[in-house]
Amino acid sequence: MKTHSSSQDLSGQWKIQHFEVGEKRAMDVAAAALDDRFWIGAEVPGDVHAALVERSIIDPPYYGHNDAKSRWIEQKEWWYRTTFNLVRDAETEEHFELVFEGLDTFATIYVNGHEVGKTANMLMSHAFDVTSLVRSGWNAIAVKFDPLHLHHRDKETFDWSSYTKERPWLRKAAMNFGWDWGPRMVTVGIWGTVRLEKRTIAKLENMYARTESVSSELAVLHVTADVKSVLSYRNRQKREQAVVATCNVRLLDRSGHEVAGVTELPVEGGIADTTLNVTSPQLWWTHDLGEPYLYTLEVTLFADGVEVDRYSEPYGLRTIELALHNERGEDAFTFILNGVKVYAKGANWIPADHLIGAIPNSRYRELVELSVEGHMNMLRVWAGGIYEKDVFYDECDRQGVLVWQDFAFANALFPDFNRDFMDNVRQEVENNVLRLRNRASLALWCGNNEIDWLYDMKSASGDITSPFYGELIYHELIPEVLERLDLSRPYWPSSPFGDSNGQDANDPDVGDRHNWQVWHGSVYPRKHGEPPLLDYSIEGVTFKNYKKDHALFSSEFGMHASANRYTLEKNMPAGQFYWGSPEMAYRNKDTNHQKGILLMEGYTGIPQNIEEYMNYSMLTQAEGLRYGIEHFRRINHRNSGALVWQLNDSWPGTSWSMIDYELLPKASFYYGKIFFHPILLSLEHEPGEPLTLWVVNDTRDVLKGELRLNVYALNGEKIYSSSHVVEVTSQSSRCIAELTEVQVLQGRRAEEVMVELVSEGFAAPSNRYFLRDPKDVKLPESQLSVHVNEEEQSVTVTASGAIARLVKLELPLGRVRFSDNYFDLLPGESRTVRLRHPEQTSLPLTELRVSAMNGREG
Ligand code: BMA
Repeated sequence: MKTHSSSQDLSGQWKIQHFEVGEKRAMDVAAAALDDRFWIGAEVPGDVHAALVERSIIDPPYYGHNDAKSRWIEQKEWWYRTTFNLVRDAETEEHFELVFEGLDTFATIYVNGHEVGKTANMLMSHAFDVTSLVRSGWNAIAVKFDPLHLHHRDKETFDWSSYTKERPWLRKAAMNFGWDWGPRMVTVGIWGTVRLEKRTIAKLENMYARTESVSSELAVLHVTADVKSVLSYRNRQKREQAVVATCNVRLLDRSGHEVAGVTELPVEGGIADTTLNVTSPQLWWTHDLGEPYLYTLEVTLFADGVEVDRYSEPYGLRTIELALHNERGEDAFTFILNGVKVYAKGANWIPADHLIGAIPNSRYRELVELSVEGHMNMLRVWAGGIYEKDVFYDECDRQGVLVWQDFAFANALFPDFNRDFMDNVRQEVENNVLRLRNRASLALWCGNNEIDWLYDMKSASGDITSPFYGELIYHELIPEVLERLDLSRPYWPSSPFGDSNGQDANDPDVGDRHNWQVWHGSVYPRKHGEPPLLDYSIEGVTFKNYKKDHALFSSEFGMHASANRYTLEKNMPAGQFYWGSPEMAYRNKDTNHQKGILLMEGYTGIPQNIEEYMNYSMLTQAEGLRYGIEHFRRINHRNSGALVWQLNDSWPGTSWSMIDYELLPKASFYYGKIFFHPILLSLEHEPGEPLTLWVVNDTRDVLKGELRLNVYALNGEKIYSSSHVVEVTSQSSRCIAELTEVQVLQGRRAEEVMVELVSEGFAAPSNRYFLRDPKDVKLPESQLSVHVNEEEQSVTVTASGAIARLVKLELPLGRVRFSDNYFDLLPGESRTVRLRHPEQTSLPLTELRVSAMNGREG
């Protein structure tokens, strides 16, 4: 008798074909014996676009305007088919479930020619009982996907649904329809893994492991699981005695030793329920506060003493809370991990590619690795994408990064008055909560992106006249589901959310805040109900506005920067790589292209060619984010988080991302190694005003040492230096000294110096500043000498003559990891940069290009 649950992976090569709607009878195409030899091979998980690119049936969609050429895909009916072999045991009652982790979107599923069900939601998994249909030997599965228009063409449209009118009724990644950083590419296909699960007698369901309390001596872990019989009614009746179900629950450390456990836990009323006490626990921490230690939690189900099912997953012991008040009783928005405050540093995550199903796992791993390398401890999975794949949370759990998880409702009204729609939403919410609630990394559930805030704005401006459709989802349905299924982490209804004294939901005094004064030019403060104002002027959009923002938590803010040269050249037709080309304009999906120009005009000056555009936009983004984040961190008595909009790109466009589509970081990422470092040395300064020197300490230790200020002329001569005693308590910031411009300039002009902050007696990265904006600083030519060490795969760059600004290293290759890039060098100063690639050991260093804004090699 087979006792273990077993699962057969049905992912891999399937076949696809398309038809016009109504061209074929479904039962003919679904027939088990259909001859599909001439269908097209397609990888599952994946999607139709990716399969057609793979076989050169469509042109690569990110090259030039090719995305528009593949629009015909969304008009067709698409079919997927596969076959598999099975051995059934005639002696045992076996139960079979066919599980799809992701179907995009309106699917009808057939097993051996029989229709087993339909689905209408890309954003959840779907399971079908196929016990009566699968047979020993050869079996066939077919899945039909309808074009979306069949499902929304008769539906009402709403007066608000950003970027497209059709999406409110469709539970599908919103960004598929185009966003302000990506083109419309409406995917279709099997985007998650597929498996056939076999069980006998009973199965485990809905495992829930919740850390109830932690201390250095003891962690209390509450574990529950539902136990469900898979015996048929008839067989259950035939048995003389009911099955006796018990569970063993074990927590194993990394070396496989059991640290807590219970055996023969009785299952009562279909529920196994126990509490484990773990003495001297190793807690799960974010990578910056400790080690993200993962145990293995194992639950084994026995029926009459025989093992029938088993759950085994990594598990991190930790508690997470969101404090809405601080110890002084003031409003706050602070994540508390294991009782310790976390200053959240990170960025917003969008789907890692437009073709979500075809993203290799390595891309998730590398993006999370880069986040950690950039000192980020939180990523926000933004509402316009998907609830991410398991691999994303695996990496965040493993690498110690917290996740702010939005529910997938972005920038639109949703038909919360429709029962079918709400049933669908309820299933989606429950499905994802059950899937993700055991994740150590998962810190917050958030109801939606910007809907409460923008509903107010758009109503006030008259763009919306209808009621707040969708409100019942974020304010009734989701909290009600969470109350039943997951009380172990906080819920926040929207981002941004929270208001006081008549302010709108983007109030800096309550809850989280999106700063779109910078870049989008939103005028603040704004009262609830007031028509929103935009200021498209240099002063309206400048990043200097960040200092006016005293938000409790900054969950979105940012500005555009160019993608790297390789990313642009690879994806644009020859002759289009120039500033102002139609192809460059096509990369930018934002509503008003003037915003980026205004930002640069006020800071670097308007670029005249593509080289200047790449440098100026990258420098503006890097310095702009630094300006904002250093400010937010200096006011950490009140502000508890800074999440940049946005971490990554889903296609090779121009956007707010810090890392471009080819996984090449922009200048801001390297700046982030300093501005997100747990110990930040920072200069607060405006032209003509005093220089105040700050140290921000996010660590759990007191910092003691000295802070040195060095001032250099542009030729590298040190003209001033001073030293200041530092003592900064844990998780706080402190103004260390204040000096006047006159004092440090020593008779020079402010345009002619660079200021450097260096730590002594404690480890923190040095930080460098110019006292005037780049457009006003006339840097002399600097010469760069470059020494390549092939063996070490490293490059040493030395500057001479003058300070070299924004020294950049470029290789015509994606995914290259430079240990440093886009930095400034003093004359005589050298920097050695190591290069790595996740798959290549030897990089084409002869093709390396090294330059600075004011200098080149030679
Ligand atoms: C916010 C985000 C996204 C958008 C970004 C830039 O609105 O939530 O919707 O892409 O700003 O405009």
